[in-house]
Amino acid sequence: MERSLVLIKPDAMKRNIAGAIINRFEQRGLKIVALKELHMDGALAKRHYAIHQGKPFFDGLVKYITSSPIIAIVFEGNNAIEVIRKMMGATDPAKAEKGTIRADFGVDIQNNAVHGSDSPENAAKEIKIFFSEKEIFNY
Ligand code: IDP
Ligand code: MG
Repeated sequence: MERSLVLIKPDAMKRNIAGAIINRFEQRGLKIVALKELHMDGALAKRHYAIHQGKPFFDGLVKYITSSPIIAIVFEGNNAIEVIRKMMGATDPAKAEKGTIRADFGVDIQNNAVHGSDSPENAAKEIKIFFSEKEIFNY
């Protein structure tokens, strides 16, 4: 079993479509093993997106991800990281394959509804940013 961190991002929260997105992952057989709503501050945003520091979109990304509460979820399942990335689609909703979450729910390259870890290394790092061990359930 593999675990991945998913964030329901501010544009999705503001449009009340968090449940619709979470439903897709659950229907695919991914299990929620941790979940919380939180409002990220600048420090947390910079830590989560550290890899993008220095890029032209970084400041806008920090402003965006801290613009409303988000929902952080740890999903568990077979090959969860790759399955979730495929379900999300390309970063830019305009380029995302039909039927993917970003194609169906994303607005533009920044307001793209959802985050999902891109590798086992990053999943482990990202899960630790948002959850303590006792907040993650085995069942
Ligand atoms: P990913 O979310 O598909 O892994 P990344 O390249 O890791 O994409 O970028 C992280 C997030 O930064 C994106 O999901 C999006 O919200 C934002 N972002 C990425 N590229 C751009 C851009 O060119 N302009 C504005 N925002 C961007
Ligand atoms: Mg990424």
